[in-house]
Amino acid sequence: MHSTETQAQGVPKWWHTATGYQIYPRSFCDSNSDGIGDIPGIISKLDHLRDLGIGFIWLSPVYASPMADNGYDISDYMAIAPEYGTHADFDRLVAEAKARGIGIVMDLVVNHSSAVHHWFQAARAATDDPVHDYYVWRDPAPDGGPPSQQRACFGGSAWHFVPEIGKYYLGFFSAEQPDLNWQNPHLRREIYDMMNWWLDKGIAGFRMDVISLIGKDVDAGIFEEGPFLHEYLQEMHRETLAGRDVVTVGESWAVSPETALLYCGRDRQELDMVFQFNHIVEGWDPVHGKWKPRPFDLVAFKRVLNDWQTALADDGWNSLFLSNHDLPRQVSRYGDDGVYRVQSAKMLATVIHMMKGTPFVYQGEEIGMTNVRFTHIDQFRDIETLGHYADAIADGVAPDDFIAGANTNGRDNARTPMQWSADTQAGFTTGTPWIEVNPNHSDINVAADRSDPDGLFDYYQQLIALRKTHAVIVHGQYQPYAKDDPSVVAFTRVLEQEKLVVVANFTGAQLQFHVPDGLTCKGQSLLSNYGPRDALSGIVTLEPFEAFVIAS
Ligand code: TEU
Ligand code: CA
Repeated sequence: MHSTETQAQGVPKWWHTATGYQIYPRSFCDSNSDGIGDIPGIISKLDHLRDLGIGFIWLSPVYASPMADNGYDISDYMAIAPEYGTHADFDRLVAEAKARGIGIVMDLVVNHSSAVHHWFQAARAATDDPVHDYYVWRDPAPDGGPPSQQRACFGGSAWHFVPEIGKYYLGFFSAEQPDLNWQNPHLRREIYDMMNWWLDKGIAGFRMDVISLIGKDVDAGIFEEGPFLHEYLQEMHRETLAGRDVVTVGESWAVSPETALLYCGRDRQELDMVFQFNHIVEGWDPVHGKWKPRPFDLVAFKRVLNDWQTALADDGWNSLFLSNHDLPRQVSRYGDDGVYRVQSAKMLATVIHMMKGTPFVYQGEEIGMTNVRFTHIDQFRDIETLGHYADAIADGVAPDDFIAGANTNGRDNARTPMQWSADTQAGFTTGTPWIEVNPNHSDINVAADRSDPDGLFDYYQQLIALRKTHAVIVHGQYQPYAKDDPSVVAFTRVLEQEKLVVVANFTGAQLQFHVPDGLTCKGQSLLSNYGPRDALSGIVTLEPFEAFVIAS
């Protein structure tokens, strides 16, 4: 079975066994006391990542940018933001990371540029400039208003008026992020040349920001997974990626188990994996979205994850994560950031890392960093939070209610500075940080966690190491159990004679678990967050947030 499965999923790739680690540069480590994380700061912490055992860093954008969206608004695709460093610093990062067995995966943000990119400056100045067509322009509606009622992701209309030329441009995220017109072949050529330039520097691949938007058909009102998407991704592959041993991870909020293989199926020549959010969005309110999360529903959550494991069982590849720079801290959202913080964080990590796919650890997750509790809107920095706050207040929402939602699910939770130590400003900076550090850094920090043998870092190290030594974690067939159990996640992974049994109590209560037939086993404990377990049968008592893996 091993050989057919490997064959089905193509040649074994380095990124099948590697674990990714996402760095949000602004918040990782500040080397020069300006309160902003930077590339020399990242270099100074590479040993921490080597010790963790990761195979690549997904580096959120470090390009030149006015930072309206912290770098997801690029003004020069071939320049490094001065506050983050220089090209020499970047080259040193690639080399120093490589010396530790770590690749650098760059963030490719090409659905839109910054409004201060020189292309856009020229495009908005004259309709007869060839570069004008690099962006999406439409005439006003007959009443002079915007061409459609489309809202921007970060609040307000998605259409922005330029009086000098009498046209509206599309900024699907915000006015500061004008959408690039992928239908223009010269624009596509410029993007491919730019990608090749970075690839030739020896980077390990690209994470592609909102890539499912590039095939949009604006006049038909189709933004996600539009009619040109796969044609462009195939062209991009031909022009940049073909023949290179790199990894590509496509972010998509729209991809479903039904469409995933169109991006990453073995016959497609597009991307290696999709980074999808079905399991995240499942927990949002159907009307109010992320600002009003639904009570956590484990059965629905498992159904989504199981569907993805099944859909990509023999072809394509999953990315596995609960956190990133746009999401709340996972221990606060899905675990318990109080008394069971460490146990529940280990439990969540066990479930994610034992599934089939490439796991991603978001900075600070490896020490169980939590959400923040801001009390005033002035403490928030995120363009999305501030834009939606303005919309909410205009709709009559009470500020405190909005802030409660933002503290629960807002993006700044993930963006407070990395907590390195109990020192002032958590050892992130000796200056004033651009966003406040979480006051709990006195207890939750790298120095404290790493000196604790029962800490989270040690546990993540084990999870990441196991993936390298146990082919069953990488390639084994996934079989879910206890699908309707509202408290427990249980599954097996099977590869030839090897079998892993994974069980996790997702609640803070002790409970009795009736072991389903397929999970009954006798073997050795591979990992656990309480005492070791080496057998399972009948009815077992699970401790609060207990998780374990048995090899049988
Ligand atoms: O995110 C895509 C995206 O759709 C998010 O804005 C998402 O809707 C939101 O975070 C949910 O709360 C990517 C980047 O990851 C994000 O940081 C950028 O702001 C966005 O694209 C625009 O580039
Ligand atoms: Ca700095």
